[in-house]
Amino acid sequence: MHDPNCLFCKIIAGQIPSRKVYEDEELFAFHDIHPWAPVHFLLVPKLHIPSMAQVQPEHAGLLGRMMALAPRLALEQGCNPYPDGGFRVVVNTGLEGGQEIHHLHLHIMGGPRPWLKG
Ligand code: DGP
Repeated sequence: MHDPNCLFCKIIAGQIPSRKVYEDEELFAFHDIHPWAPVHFLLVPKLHIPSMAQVQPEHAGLLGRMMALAPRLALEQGCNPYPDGGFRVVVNTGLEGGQEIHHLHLHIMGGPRPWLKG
């Protein structure tokens, strides 16, 4: 399902340009326009699910595949390997959860933080 008024649906469809990280039949990933970390990209389902609050039991496989893909893409994008490296996954949900774009997305953030090394 595609929502013609949704910014991320437009990015997935190529109607708005983005720096693509990954694409398959059901998932799309692209760099965040306002990165909070040296590596910061968004992983989204092509299916328009407005937020985590609308996730249904039939979406469990899709969400599982997103979580399973995240570590591979994080490494490919320059996050260092676990355990000294790593990354953070954030899913903002709703106004009070800090969500601005109402198309479910994982923020995947990481990358070198030299000040953490002793
Ligand atoms: P959230 O607050 O969780 O809904 O985060 C939405 C993120 O989407 C935010 O970090 C900035 C990013 N973003 C917003 N508009 C665009 C855009 O047009 N292109 C890209 N690449 N990212 C965008």
